[in-house]
Amino acid sequence: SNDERTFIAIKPDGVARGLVGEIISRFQRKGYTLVGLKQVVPSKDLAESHYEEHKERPFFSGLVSFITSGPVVAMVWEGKGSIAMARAMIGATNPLASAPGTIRGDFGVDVGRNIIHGSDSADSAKREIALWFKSCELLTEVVRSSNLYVP
Ligand code: YYY
Ligand code: MG
Repeated sequence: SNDERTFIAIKPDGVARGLVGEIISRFQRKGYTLVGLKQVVPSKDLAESHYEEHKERPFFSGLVSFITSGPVVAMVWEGKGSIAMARAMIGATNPLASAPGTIRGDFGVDVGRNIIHGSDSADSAKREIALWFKSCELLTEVVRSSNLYVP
């Protein structure tokens, strides 16, 4: 459906390397609508909840300290097929295995510094959007339909 939403976060390495504009531009050019956007240094609690599926993995504590090490740009993008398409645009978890043309494939080489997060399913998207955003921080149908330009 047209209102499918996914959660995307530009990690501290992506922000520090000046990739925010490039990444936002890619999702806009694809035809998706930005319905939520903020920059935040995540708390340890937020980071641990976000990555809770990985809490038993050996990389978990390093992952949490990395994601809390600086500003993250958290976003909600909306549009047809946005969850799976964002994952395709992001590329494989290990940037060395990501095809050129994907965000990780174009900009990274290190799995621990892989620039961006994207929800991996409808359930994850719903959970992650609710974890990072209050509903009043997201645009609604009413607000967007009052814009002069609606794609
Ligand atoms: O969804 P995605 O980000 O592509 O990968 P996940 O398997 O969910 O892992 C989350 C996060 O953990 C990944 O983006 C980097 C980090 N990580 C790691 O540091 N080392 C690994 N072997 C696997 C994942
Ligand atoms: Mg994941």
